[in-house]
Amino acid sequence: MKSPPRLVVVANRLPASRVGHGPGIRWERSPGGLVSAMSPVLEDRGGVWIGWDGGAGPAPRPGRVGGVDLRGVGLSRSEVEKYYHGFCNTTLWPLYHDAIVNPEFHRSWWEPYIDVNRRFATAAARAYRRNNLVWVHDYQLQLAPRMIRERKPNARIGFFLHIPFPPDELFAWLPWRSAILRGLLGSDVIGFQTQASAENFVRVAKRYAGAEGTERELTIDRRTVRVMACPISIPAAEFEKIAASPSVRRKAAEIKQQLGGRKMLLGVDRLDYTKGIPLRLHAFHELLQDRKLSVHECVMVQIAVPSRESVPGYEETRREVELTVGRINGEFSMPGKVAVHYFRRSLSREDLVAYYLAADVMLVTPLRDGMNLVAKEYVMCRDDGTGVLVLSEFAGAARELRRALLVNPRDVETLKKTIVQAVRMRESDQRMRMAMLRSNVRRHDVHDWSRAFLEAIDD
Ligand code: GDG
Repeated sequence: MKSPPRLVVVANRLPASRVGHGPGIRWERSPGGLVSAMSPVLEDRGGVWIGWDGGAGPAPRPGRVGGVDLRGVGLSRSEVEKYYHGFCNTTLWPLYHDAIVNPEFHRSWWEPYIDVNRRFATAAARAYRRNNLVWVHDYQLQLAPRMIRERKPNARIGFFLHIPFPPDELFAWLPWRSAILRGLLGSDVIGFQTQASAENFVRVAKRYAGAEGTERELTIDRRTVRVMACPISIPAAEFEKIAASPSVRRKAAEIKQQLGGRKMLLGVDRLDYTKGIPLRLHAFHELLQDRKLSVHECVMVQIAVPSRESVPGYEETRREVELTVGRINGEFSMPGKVAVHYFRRSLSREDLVAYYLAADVMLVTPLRDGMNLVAKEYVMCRDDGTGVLVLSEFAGAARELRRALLVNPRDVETLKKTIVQAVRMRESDQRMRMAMLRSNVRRHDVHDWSRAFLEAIDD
């Protein structure tokens, strides 16, 4: 049998970081969604991963981890500022998330975005061998597909966007919209988390880049580009396995006991303004004030992983979250009964799963989210069939997880009612819903996602 083509993965970050010093320096696989999604396919097909190591300075020396060759791309201090903090996270990230905070447009950030994309494309072309598949990831590298195509005209290139693709009304703001679209259209296949994002893209590709065609297939420069919705998922079996492990179950029981056996409402997010953490806290605060819930019965736990702290909007969100947690606790905590536990740090995956197991209600209330893997992970860990997922309509995951309690997070009154409904839900209803949710995730896990996408490029 013919072996499947080798992969060239191009993503902003490398899947590993360097640990140790001097001659003892080595690469260690990083935790994280994209890494666990891509590792099995890479181990199976072999391949190379092109990415940045997160620091300022020259590219690190090539390395190898878990059967994957690592090729680092170096960024200067000024490129970290202008390309990464600037264009990626202060222009594109807010613009693509409904402009929840105002996107900034600085002409001095555009050239660095081009330069860095070109460096990734050059590295990809150098690693490329005949018949390889090239898979470019996410908003940081939207120019790379076309730049790779210029260097390797016959390469098969796929691009996947992990965040939403905005509607025309917002995308049109971007002074460099045509260049971005032409960059993306260098791909053979462009994948989005949802059908809505795919449709948004097709509309603007026709309007601003001269592409023609249908919702599924565009033509440009006499090439065809396939556009598809291909929702990402999680390694379902891996989460089930961690959730079943005796040490994790012990830890979950310990957490429950430490919280005094109260019903636990859980939030797990990067500390990002897109995730709707303050609104969720305000809703809980008002429920305590209205005496619809009490600290004798309920406790909220918010795990907030620090993120992009030097980018505008993040510090404000952190301040608002911390102020609100302080207010709620000042008003309602009792000895031995804290109202809100707030952890601003990242936990090990095992500890994270223990919290999923201990949580009676999972609150996933982003204002906008490409997919949201936390929602899927919670569901997959609930192997006893109980637990309630409250899920924002504006997360990509809401398209699949129809049996969650879906809510508009800006509608605080309905959010409050939904939280009460979740806390009071009968066990039979929980089980009925959870069974459907679990089968949604199991039927479409991360391996199905990567297979579907690679098959489309391979086609
Ligand atoms: C982007 C898109 C899309 C969280 N806290 C801890 C921890 N996590 C892990 C979760 C989950 C991941 O981080 C977060 O993934 P999300 O999907 O929820 O959100 P983003 O980081 O914004 O991801 C998103 C995703 O890309 C994939 O395409 O779904 O829409 O915004 O896996 O488990 N992991 C550990 N400790 C923590 O404290 N170990």
